[in-house]
Amino acid sequence: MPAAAFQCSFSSFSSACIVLRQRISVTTRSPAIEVVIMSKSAFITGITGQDGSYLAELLLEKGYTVHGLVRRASTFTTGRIKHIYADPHQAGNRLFLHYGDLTDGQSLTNLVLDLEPDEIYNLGAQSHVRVSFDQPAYTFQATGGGALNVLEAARQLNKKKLVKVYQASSSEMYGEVLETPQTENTPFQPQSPYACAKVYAFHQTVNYRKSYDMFAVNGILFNHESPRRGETFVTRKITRAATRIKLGLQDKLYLGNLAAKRDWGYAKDYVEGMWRMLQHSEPDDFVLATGRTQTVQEFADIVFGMLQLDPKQYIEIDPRYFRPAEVDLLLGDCSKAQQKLGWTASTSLEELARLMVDHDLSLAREEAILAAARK
Ligand code: NAP
Ligand code: F7E
Repeated sequence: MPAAAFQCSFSSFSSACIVLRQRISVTTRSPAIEVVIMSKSAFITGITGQDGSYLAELLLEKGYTVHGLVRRASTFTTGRIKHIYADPHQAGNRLFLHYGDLTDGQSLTNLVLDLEPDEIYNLGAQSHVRVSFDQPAYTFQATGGGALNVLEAARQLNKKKLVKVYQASSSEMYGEVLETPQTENTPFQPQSPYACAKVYAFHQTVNYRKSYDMFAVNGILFNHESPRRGETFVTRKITRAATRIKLGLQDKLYLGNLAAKRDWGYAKDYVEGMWRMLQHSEPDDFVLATGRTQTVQEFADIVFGMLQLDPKQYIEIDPRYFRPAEVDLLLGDCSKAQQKLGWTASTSLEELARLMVDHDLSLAREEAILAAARK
């Protein structure tokens, strides 16, 4: 896609989108039967993030028209969705991007009332736990207040038509865990500004469901990763570093707490679970998890082992990556999602690590070729 076409497509052509936002109806005729298929529409905040990109792909595959909220930045932030993005002038296009910000409630409401989506997925957030200690107020505004802004926009639309809302809640809310494994009934004991903001958003979602009889649900998702994971989250930091070390592009990997245990799954499996929650007969909250927990050290051992490298030779501890408060152990029980949604995590930790290593090895190879060409 030419950069110029992409650049103007969601800044200058929002009025063109207004026409295209209407539901698409497809009518097929045969002598005996007439079927009218109404395409559903979804609005995704956080569409440029890891989960937003996989969810957009999934919904487009299912025939949805997809609208995504994108923050204005001085450089493009749409790298994860550029393969599914087309110029809005192109016939049949079903993905549209709109500028906005979760902290700007009024424009969010205007946009939602204008788009009239059937489903809203609130995936936008300042999602980095360590960063939330440095930016607690902003994290609350985007992650907590942003969720409230989305619910309020949905409440306005809900007066005109049914809209279903998914809130991206997090296993971080369990914090200093009160029981293991964690379920939908485990009390929250948050351990970071990020987790406190997510607890606020969780309770507001339940509050809107009860107070206004809205179809609003919380997915309490345990850590999920992929080749599209942000590079400062620990799994991706490890796969990026190990593959670069393998190709001689890096000498060391500096990490924080290697003893923390996480229940890591594959993001692509988890976005399917989000969608299933909104197709369920009634609004409810669900845990999505694998039911297996490993330490950061064990994940690093798997990754370095795949590359025939000894992690002890390369990993060093840098205290700057420690957190003022740590979540030591997360392990989820997704029995409820299994029973009611037919959802389970289908990708093992080893398969996930393999996907990430293969992807990052290709990136490292490209980098090595470029570095050699520059010499
Ligand atoms: P991510 O990769 O960090 O993506 C976050 C998204 O939110 C990005 O698109 C980002 O836009 C957008 N965003 C941030 N601040 C915003 C603001 N003020 N206004 C509008 N958009 C904003 O996160 P993820 O891993 O895909 O996670 C998706 C959601 O699930 C998040 O809410 C996260 O907290 C939650 N969650 C994640 C996990 C996990 O393990 N991945 C587990 C449980 C819950 P830019 O591209 O412009 O930065
Ligand atoms: O850390 C430890 C760190 O940043 C995992 C977000 O998606 O999942 C994510 O939050 C563990 C922690 O993820 C480094 O101390 C060691 O114990 O990859 P992470 P997270 O904090 O669990 C939850 C479910 C979310 O909702 C969040 O949005 O790894 N760790 N050394 C390190 N972590 C990082 N980032 N960097 C290190 O160098």
